[in-house]
Amino acid sequence: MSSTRIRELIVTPIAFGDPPLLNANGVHEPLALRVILQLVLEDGTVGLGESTGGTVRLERLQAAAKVVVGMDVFDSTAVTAAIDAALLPTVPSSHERGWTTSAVEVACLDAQGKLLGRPVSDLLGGKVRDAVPFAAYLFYKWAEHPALDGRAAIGDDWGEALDPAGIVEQARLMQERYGFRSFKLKGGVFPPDEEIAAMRALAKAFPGQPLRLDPNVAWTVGTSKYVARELDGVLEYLEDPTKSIEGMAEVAEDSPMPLATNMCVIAWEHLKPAVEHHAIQVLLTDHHYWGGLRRTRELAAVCEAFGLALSMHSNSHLGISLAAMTHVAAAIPNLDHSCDTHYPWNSADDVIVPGVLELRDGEVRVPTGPGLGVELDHDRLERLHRRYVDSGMRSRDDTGYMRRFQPEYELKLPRW
Ligand code: GKR
Ligand code: MG
Repeated sequence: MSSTRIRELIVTPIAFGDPPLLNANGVHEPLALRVILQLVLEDGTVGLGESTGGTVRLERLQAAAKVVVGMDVFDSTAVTAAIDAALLPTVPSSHERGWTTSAVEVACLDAQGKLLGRPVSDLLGGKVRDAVPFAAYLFYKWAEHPALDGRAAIGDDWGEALDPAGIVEQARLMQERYGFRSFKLKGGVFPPDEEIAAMRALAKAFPGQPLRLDPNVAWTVGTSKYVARELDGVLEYLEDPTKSIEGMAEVAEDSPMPLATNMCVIAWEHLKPAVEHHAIQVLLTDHHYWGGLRRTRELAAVCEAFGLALSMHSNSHLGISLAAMTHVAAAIPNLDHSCDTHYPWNSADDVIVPGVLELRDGEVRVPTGPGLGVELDHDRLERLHRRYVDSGMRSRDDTGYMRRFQPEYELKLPRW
């Protein structure tokens, strides 16, 4: 048996700490779910991957684990095709299948890099930058997770941010701790005029530094147009103000700033209508659902062809994902904006051995070790898996959690 064949794919669900961050759906729960992959080859080499958690996606990764055994790790196109074919009968959405194939592709690339003694960025064609810029991801937030069902309150060292002054203070802390030079606010939480005031306060506090606002489709077309007019000269781009390619196209007609998305263009079949309708000017790529790192590199070329600028989307994540994001962003020449990352909110619970990934001066240096260049901390993995098992939490529910404190809260999109 060739040593580059896959012996086993170990799929481990984990839960890690998350602060009470507010968004258009409610509020983050005290734990966030993720899945860690270890792709073990016949020679003992292990490739790492990381994906979003929750029972549905976990079960698909477990199904993928059955398909890949015996395949050659350098045949990652065939590995992806085999998983895709296995999921197709029960998972018709290519976007949904992409979540599974992507995580396994990253693990294949990590293993390939380890076998060759080369970083993943080399396998993607080589890096065009030594460090990747990231934006501070600002959230309205409560000071703590309130006490609940006998559980004590859970505080953090970020404090409360519920108004413009709180957001500016959070941005200052982000800059002090990590040196960020651009800022994104997660909006869709308060009435638009309050969020406009927060963006103006940020512009005043950080003159000349790029700013973005993302309400996750909490606004109608009319409200989106109003906010865009009010924030003319303040934002580098406005992200997902309203739903659908058609809605975004209407807003784009007279928007003074570019529109960006990680919501209405999330699969290959969305690109053609988005381009035809001039719905977006910036695409936030995300290797976790665009089919992996190589496909993200290809996506960047498509965006270049159609004059779309590129940025990068993030969800709550840990270091294996950050390493993968950094390698692919380093290998994309036309990365036009700093990438998003939730890492500062979750890094205290990371599963990797510290030291390689560091957010400094608003950047992460591209790891130079073989593969992704990060090492799994097995004790941590075990602890976070235990936490997952003990928590009983099996899916993300920002709305349900919000209702525990505000029973009258309703999910309404658009809300304004
Ligand atoms: O973590 O609350 C959050 C974000 O709203 C996340 O769920 C989004 O996927 O960050 C994301 C975005 O840019 O839309
Ligand atoms: Mg977004």
